[in-house]
Amino acid sequence: MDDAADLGSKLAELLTTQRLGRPAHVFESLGSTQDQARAEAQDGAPDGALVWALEQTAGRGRMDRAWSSRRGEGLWFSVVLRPEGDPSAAALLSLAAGVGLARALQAPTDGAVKVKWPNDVLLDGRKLAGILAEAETHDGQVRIVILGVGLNLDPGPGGFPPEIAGQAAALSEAASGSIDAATLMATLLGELEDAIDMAQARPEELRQAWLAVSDTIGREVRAEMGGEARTGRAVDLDLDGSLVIEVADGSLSRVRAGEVVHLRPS
Ligand code: BTX
Repeated sequence: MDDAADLGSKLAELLTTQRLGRPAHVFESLGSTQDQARAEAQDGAPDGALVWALEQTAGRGRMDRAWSSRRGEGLWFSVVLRPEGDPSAAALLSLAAGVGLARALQAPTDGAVKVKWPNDVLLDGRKLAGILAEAETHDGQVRIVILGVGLNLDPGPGGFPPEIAGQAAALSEAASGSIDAATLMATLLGELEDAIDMAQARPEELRQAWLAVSDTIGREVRAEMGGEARTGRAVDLDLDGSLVIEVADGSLSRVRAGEVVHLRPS
C-alpha cells in the first residue's frame, strides 16, 4: 500500500471538489481522525478540510463504541464542516453523508449498497461503512461538525476481527478488480460534497435522494430512544431527518435520534 505522503499527492491530483479535501492531511497512524480534525478546526481549518489516517488506534463509533480501523483495510477519515444558516441543515449532514457514500459506491457494487436510518451504509445487510457526526455548538448554533467516515475496503485473508465478523462487509466482496484508495477517496469526496450542498440548500432533494437509497423504508423496525422502544413500519423520512414510523393503531410516530433495528425484510 502507498504511504501517507504518496496518497496525499495522488489525491491532490484527482480531486474535483470545491471544498472537501482542501486541504488534505494524510497520516500514517492516528488515535482517531475525529480528534485530529477537531484540533485542526479549533486552529482555524476551513470548511472541507480532510484528515485521513491509514490506521487508527482508537477509532470510535457512536456512543464511544470501538471502530476497527486497521492499516490498509479501509478508508478512515474525517472532514471539518462549518454549516451555515438553518440549524436543521446540520441535522441532515449525517444523512447527507449516507447518501454521498451510497451514491459513490453504486457503480463499484452494481447498486447493492443501501443506507439504514440514520446512517449505516450496508452491503447485503452488513455494515460496509459507518458515519459519525460530532457537532460543536456556540450560542445555540452549530458552528462545526466533524464528519467521520469509516469504509471497509478489504480485511485481507484473515478476515475481520471476530467481534465484528458477522456484521461487517467489505467493498472487496462486491467490487471486481482492485480498489485504488486515492481514486476512491476522490470519488467519495465529490459525492459527499454534492450531498452536503443538497442538505444545506435543497433539503427536499436530499430527502428524495435518501429515500432512493434507503433500506429502512417499508420495513418493520424497532426504534430505541433513550430506554424507550417503539415498533412499527418505517414509512417516511421527515425534512428534519426524523424517521416516520406507522405504529399498530395506524398513527404516525417520529423518531429524531436513536437506533433502529430492522426486524423483517420489506
Ligand atoms: P456505530 O456506533 O454505528 O457502529 C459501531 C459498531 O460497529 C461497533 O460497536 C461494532 O459492533 C461495529 N464495528 C466496529 N468496527 C467496524 C468496522 N470496521 N466495520 C463494520 N462494523 C464495525 C459507526 O458507529 C460510525 C463509525 C465511524 C468511524 C469513523 S473512522 C474515521 C472517523 N474517526 C473515528 O474515530 N471514527 C470515524
